[in-house]
Amino acid sequence: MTAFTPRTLDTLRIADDDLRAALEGRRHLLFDGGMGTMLQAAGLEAGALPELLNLSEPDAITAVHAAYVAAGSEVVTTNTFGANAHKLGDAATVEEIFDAAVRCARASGARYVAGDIGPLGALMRPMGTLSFDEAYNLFAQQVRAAATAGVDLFVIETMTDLAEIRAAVLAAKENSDLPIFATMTFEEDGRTFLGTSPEVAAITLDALGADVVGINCSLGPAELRPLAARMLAVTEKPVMVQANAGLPHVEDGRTVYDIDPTAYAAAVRGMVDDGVGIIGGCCGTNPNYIRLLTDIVRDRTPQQRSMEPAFTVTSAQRAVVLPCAEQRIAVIGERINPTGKKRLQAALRAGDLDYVVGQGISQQEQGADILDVNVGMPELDEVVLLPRVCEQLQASTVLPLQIDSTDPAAIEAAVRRYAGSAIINSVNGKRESLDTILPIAAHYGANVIGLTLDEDGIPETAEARVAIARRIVNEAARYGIGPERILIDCLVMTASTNQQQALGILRAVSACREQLGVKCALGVSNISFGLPARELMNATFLAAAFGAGLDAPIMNPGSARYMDVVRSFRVLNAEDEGSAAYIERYAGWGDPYKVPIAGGDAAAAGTATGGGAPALDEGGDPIRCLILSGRKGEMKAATEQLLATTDPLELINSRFIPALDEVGVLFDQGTYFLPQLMASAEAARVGFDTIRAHMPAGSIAGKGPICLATVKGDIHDIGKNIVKMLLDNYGYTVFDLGRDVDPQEILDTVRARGVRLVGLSALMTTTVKSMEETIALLHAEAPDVKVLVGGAVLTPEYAAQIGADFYAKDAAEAARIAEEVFEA
Ligand code: B1M
Repeated sequence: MTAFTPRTLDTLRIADDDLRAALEGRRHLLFDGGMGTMLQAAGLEAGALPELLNLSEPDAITAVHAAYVAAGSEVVTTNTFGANAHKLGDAATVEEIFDAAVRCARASGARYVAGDIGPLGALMRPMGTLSFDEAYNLFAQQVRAAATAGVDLFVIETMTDLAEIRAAVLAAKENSDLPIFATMTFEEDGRTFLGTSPEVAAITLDALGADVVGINCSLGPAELRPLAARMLAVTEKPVMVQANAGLPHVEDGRTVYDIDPTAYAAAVRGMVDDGVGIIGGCCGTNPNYIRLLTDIVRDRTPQQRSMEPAFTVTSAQRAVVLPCAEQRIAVIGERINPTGKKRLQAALRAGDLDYVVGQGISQQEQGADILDVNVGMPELDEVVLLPRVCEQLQASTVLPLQIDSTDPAAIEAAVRRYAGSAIINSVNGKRESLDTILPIAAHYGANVIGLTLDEDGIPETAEARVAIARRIVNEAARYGIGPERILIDCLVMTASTNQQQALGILRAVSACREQLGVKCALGVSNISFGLPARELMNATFLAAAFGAGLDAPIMNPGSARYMDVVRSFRVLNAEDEGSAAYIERYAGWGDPYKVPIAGGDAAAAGTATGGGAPALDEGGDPIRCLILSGRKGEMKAATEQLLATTDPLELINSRFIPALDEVGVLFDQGTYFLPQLMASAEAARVGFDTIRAHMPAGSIAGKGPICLATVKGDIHDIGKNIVKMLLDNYGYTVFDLGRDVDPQEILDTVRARGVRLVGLSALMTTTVKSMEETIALLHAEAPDVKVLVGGAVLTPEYAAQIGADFYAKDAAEAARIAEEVFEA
């Protein structure tokens, strides 16, 4: 049994009952105002290191504190904002500064002294160079110095980097037993300079163990009020605000602020009405401001708040919130896991983190809400690699991470350095797992996935799975981890061997949610193991699991099929307001299961589209549907119907050719195979025959002889046939030699028929060579003959390169070129 004791107010050294009441949200607390403003007013030259004034001008510093105490401040903040070893350098030691600063503060008669800790003045990795451990050590030194000097609490303030404030809070938590007040600084857009929102800050700092969370500096109280309200909605901890006296500007060489004490106090009153419990001032405020704040909190207790409990996981930029009272879905992307993924294994082995990060970025683009990160391979040092990969992912994606490892040391290394509140994957019902993983989750404020297995393995029945889940929940409670921080994974087994078990898993999901108040996760893909059409089975199971209450599927967001289920369920689950996301995604979507033609029966039609059928939209283009599905039977009627209203060439260009192009792409992708390609071509041929029969006879007869052929080795002739149809129609005498035509046969025809223009078609890269040979033969043996070439594989440049006289991109251009040749 572990000796771990969760950090609560009872484990802290709290100066007195009034401070405890403030920490419990039962009493207001009034801080002081700006130190810099006061030093300037006192005519003190702050210099590069105002903290040195604690040593050189202690009386002046004490006078500032005393002025605030006289104005009503209960807490004064030591003049130690930049008192860290990085900033102080050789000017003084951290210990000297804190010792002097606390003495100055105590001498003012203040009720409580807060040890002030500001940013280190260097950016942390990956933006800067400072590692987590370096930052932590700098803060830890300050914490120890402040505690030794006798502060009552810490105020960690003006932070803009969530990683940095986490390092500071951890340092305070691990090196002292004093209360921690942690505040960040937000810009006008409601985010810190590095993109953290008030919600993310409050959730993350609360979970990590800050006793008070809040906001200070940068804006005035009116601007900060809505940001504070956003914090109040997501944390039960007291919220603190120390606003600036508005914006600074320079008057007569002095910095002045644009909000006067009365307006300032009025705006702060609004925040207090909203529920802000702890107030004070920041830049530009002086005792006149603080004096008016005393009226606001006198004889008043903080507004009682109630917060909707929720499962919340954060990155530095994003919070995923799943309220306990309802089912909301979050997709956990499973692709960063080397098991069975050779490319990822190779990348991890080679230290190619760009590839790993690429996997994260694509999952984010595909719709994942959270990324699972597993780098477990026997030959790799996970304790080093897992935090590195998490750090890189945090630099390139905004998604919260789920840290996945069987090695508790690797989990701790990653969770400790993670900028946010992560999910740990996983704890299970085994005693050893409970005793090692839950303390880590509790200490770092992480959420956990609880697997329903124990020393006896994975139980068969739903009841036994729920029993293990219950044990996990009860054990977690001992560590101060509530059910709202737990995702139970009831562990999917294949339906192929035991269908009853599949049903049992779904029942277990419902029971865990209802009986234990937890959220549920599931890795869905195991369900189909050993069965064909696995994606079909997985997607069906996913929908069934959502129906049973699944909150967080662990899945590949790259599977369009799964994401279709997710997006559809979000509408049915009332979490896609106005179906906006669904409509944006699926407007114009072609349902692959729908029969395109009235009276058609997809099942009976013997379609060319098998498993990888493309989207065929009912009521859409019938020609496209018939070509893609390879149904020639209905083609004649469909083409005739369209010919009644559409020009034949327009019909070919706007419907037949795009459909054949689509077939080509599907073939290219390996979705279609040769039989489907042939069925599509056959359907198109019937359509072209129908069009040809409807084409009016050429108006001007006897325009000249043209020889057409698809070159040797190439049997594609649909395009060439269209060219022939048009040239016929224009009145030329066309000698069509067909496809796979030998160059000599073409030369013979030229000589025998007095041909002046030869048209060659080629559709494959491999057959352009025989086109070149044919051109060379014709130019050598029949120099007066012009050669026109076409075919999808050609470009004008390539045509010129192989010696052709003309290139035509389509049949109409071929006809124009013929005019040119014969008019010459
Ligand atoms: Co095949 N095929 N095919 N194929 N096939 C392509 C060309 C391909 C691009 C498909 C793909 O992989 N995406 C690919 C070639 C890859 C490459 O080399 N770059 C390919 C392949 C690989 C193959 C086989 C090797 C498959 C196999 O067996 N593994 C095999 C080849 C056999 C051979 O030739 N030795 C093969 C077979 C077939 C079918 C028999 C099944 C069938 C052809 C039936 C037939 O023609 N009777 C077929 C089809 C239908 C296609 C696609 C899907 C469609 C071709 C087509 O008819 N397009 C084609 C993919 C594609 O192109 N998107 C593909 C419509 C037609 C109107 O366009 O011919 O370009 P096109 O003609 C246009 C213009 O280019 C121009 O005007 C026309 C109308 O505007 N034009 C000219 C054409 N010739 C002109 C001549 C001119 C002037 C303009 O002046 C003389």
